[in-house]
Amino acid sequence: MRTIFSPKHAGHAGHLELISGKLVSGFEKPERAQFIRARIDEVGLGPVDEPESHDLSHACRVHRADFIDFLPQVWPMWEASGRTMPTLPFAFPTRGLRGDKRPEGIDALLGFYAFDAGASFVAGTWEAVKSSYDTALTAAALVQDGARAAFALCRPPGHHAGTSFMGGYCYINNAAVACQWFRDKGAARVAVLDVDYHHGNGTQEIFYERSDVAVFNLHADPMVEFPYFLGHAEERGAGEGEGFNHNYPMPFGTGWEAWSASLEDACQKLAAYRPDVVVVSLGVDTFEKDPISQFKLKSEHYPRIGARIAALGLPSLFVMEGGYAVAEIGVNAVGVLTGFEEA
Ligand code: SP5
Ligand code: ZN
Repeated sequence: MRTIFSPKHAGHAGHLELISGKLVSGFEKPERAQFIRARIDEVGLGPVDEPESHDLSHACRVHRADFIDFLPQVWPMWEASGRTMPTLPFAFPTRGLRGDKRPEGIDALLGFYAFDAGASFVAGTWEAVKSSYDTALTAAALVQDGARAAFALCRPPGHHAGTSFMGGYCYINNAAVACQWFRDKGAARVAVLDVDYHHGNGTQEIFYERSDVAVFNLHADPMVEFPYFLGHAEERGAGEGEGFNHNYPMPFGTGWEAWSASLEDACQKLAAYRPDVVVVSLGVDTFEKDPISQFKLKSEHYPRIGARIAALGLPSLFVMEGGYAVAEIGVNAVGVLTGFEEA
């Protein structure tokens, strides 16, 4: 399997995160991608190439254009207002406030286009976000051109980013962009299989009223886990999309037995949908030693995830999402891919 990977991810470093009442350096850090990159060579997964640059029109197929226009402006606006520290939003247009009237000034706009404080910018963030987007599209093209599978080693991740908001370490929804790109290239139906520990709220929101992209999401119960405000089992899609969104919320402490039963159910429904391609939002924060998560998967389970996905017999694009146990992230993420290849 070929991997697409950009060294430009490394510029997104030293950004901040609010966690347990403290402002700390982000868990979503460059070492994550570097460990995965190193593991690819260790196991000989296949060649690793840099992405080709794509214009942002593909992003605007799933995101609002004013949101995509804003992202490269964040750092210049922040600097122009005299700040040099990482950005953080602090006011959000929640219930009772106007989410439809775009305010002025960087402080207002950071909150307007975010649902949490988890998408901080530093000087190199936009270039990393753009390279992550390019990575997803370049890897998608490999699958479109006939590869059985490809790995988009995206950083930063994307599945929490919605039509017009960032958050949860995500800026552009790389997996959603790829789904739409496959549709625009002629795929009749596309399925997303999101195995990240957190609910992919952005992906769900983007495709919620559509039947041409079915979304299957396995995650910690949002009653008790981030992103808290979406991801319940009763969210089944709306309008044209009714019945095409599938959530599998699971309790803290979930291990392989229960998790793999959800995977099996999702895979059976996904197969019945008969998509032309599956886009896997590949998070490995389900790992027992993940520092911010509460599931109990072990390293030996990740190849079995890959094998089950391979059994779908579909062209497959793997898009990297979360996973924060840095020392093991390479073994676990690449374990899914070798499990797929060997199946
Ligand atoms: C892509 C992705 O995996 N994003 C995850 C963003 C999670 N941000 C909120 C984390 C809250 C963790 N709270 C647990 C406290 C640990 N002691
Ligand atoms: Zn996650």
